[in-house]
Amino acid sequence: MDVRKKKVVIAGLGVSGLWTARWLAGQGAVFTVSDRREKNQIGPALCDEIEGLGGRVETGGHSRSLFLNSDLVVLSPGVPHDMELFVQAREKGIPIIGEMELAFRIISGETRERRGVRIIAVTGTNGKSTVTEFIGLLLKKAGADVFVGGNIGTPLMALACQKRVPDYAVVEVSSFQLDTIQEFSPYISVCLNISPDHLERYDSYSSYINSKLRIFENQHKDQFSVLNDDDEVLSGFRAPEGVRELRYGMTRERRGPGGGKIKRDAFIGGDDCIVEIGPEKRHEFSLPGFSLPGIHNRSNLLSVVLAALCAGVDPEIIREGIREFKGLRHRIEFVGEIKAIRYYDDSKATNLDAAIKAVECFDSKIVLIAGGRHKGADYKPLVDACLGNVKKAVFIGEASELLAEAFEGSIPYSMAGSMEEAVYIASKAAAPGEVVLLAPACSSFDMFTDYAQRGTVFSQAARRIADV
Ligand code: UMA
Repeated sequence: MDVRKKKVVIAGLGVSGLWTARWLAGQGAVFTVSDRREKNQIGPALCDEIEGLGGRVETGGHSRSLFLNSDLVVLSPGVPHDMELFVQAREKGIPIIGEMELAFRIISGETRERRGVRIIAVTGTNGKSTVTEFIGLLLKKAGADVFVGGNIGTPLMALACQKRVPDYAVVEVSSFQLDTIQEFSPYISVCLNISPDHLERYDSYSSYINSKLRIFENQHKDQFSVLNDDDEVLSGFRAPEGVRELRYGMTRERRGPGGGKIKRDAFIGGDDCIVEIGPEKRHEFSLPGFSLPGIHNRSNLLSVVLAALCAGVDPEIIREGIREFKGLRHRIEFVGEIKAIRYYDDSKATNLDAAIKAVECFDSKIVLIAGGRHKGADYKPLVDACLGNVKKAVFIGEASELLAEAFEGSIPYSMAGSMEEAVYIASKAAAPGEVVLLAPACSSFDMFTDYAQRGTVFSQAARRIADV
């Protein structure tokens, strides 16, 4: 893409906007980064860096004249692509491109030497960060040069800025990033599951589903689609013609709509994760050495193994990786056992389905800490999941009242004004042998910078209980 001397506007000055600006500066573009926040909220250092790169910074809102007089607009994932301003820009014929799409075009074929980067893209409502890291680990163990990024933290534009050409880019892809793709066509696309999330941004659940399924949209012959066949939406979805489709599920086969059996390429059989791709390829991977808890992690493991095999990783290396991988921070992370009570941080459970999965992981009684910024979910399914083993809930943040309404009459609950207070209440409610679990089912932005900070505050508060 030739942007030399072109007037480019980047919408959103976060990490995606910053890397996009760095790339544009190197290309000789005339660029402005526009953000709705004020300069003091963004931080002067970030604004200074953009100016140091030769760009302009617009803060406190997106001005119409700036956008409508540009040659190209690049959207950060957090900026809704259907805002009126962008509708007008499109009507004027101004191209609008998402950060991930732009990065894809740069790394996938504009120069001869970059053609070698194979993209493995992972989406799904839950588990995508874990699966992204896990696939990255297996490829690295196999000796490949791997970039791991996307929604997990480092934008794909960071790779576009580098001279280095890795063998693989394993990228976590969010629905926001998929909303603005045009040609994005990964060598391997993985979709783990789809359940309601981000309903504050989508007009319906079906719009969110359509966005997630776009990960397969541009795939073609010689590429792979890896799908969770236990998922209600994905089991009925077909990858584009010619794409090698691989399905996994907890059982070897399932009944199809006509009553016939549909065989899975990877499944769980006894204590093994088994892959059967055609008669010639059968591999078994022993599960007892795999340390991540819960059925959902076994399901995610099947996707990891399939993706790694498609990328040519030796089964023996996959076996070693399964024993080594200890999961990510803030994903049902064991914080410690304090006064015989076990504390788990699942701050990454920012939606209903993830919180339900976390609750279902434990056999012992749980005191659940939930709440944060409401994302439009109906909390009734969480109450149903809690009926088995949650003895009490403690609610924090903006969603407290809605959670309390849902739990009323089913499970005892308390309200807390801070994470510290919530942990204190939970520690008093839990008995020895029981679990205190942070699984918020909400985003963190009402009280914290992000889910990681929320998890850290939880763990610190739990450790302080040891001194009380
Ligand atoms: N902004 C505007 N106008 C708007 C909306 C936002 O100017 O209308 C500004 C904000 O004021 C802010 C900037 O945009 O200054 C932030 O941009 P951004 O939200 O795109 O954030 P980045 O820092 O670029 O981070 C993004 C992803 N953020 C979102 O999708 C919201 C990060 O995922 C991702 O790690 C990063 O790119 C690298 O790819 C975060 C996330 O919460 C972790 N993702 C959601 C999720 O996982 O559920 C999708």
